[in-house]
Amino acid sequence: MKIIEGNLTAAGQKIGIVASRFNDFIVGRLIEGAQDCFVRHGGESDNLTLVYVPGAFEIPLTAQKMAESGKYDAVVCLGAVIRGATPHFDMVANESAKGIATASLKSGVPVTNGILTTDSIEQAIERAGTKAGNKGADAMISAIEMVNVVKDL
Ligand code: INI
Repeated sequence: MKIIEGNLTAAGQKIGIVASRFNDFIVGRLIEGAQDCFVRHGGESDNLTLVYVPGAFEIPLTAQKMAESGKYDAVVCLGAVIRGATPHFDMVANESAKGIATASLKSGVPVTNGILTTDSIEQAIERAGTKAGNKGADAMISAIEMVNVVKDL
């Protein structure tokens, strides 16, 4: 059986990051986690480009434009939608997730989802570099792996 699987080496990769300003206290930690992950897997910080947008709802369009630009091997989306503070939680959470999937499929470029959707600020903090890891780092490692998988398909 022939098996194709991507390694976790980021050397030479160019990655775009789209991050929302909304809930910046949380999203800032996701950005740090993503950057740290990229560098620890052999990437160069200069090969990262960070674009800020107002909120998670604006992430898909930006991610799609970056993915279609031909400048990036992958795009990592970072944000935090917190139910407690968000009357239209479901709309923002669903539209951003759907839009990210569409951006990836339309562009043919890996676009990974590092948008936290939690019931409370406490749960968001847990997933932004404390006891439940860092979803920014998770989204970056998925992007690194997908770039290497797609190269071999
Ligand atoms: N955007 C977020 O990224 N997280 C949230 O929790 C949130 N809340 O609470 O509403 C949020 N709203 C803004 C939204 O993403 C858009 O920026 C806004 O609706 C303008 O289009």
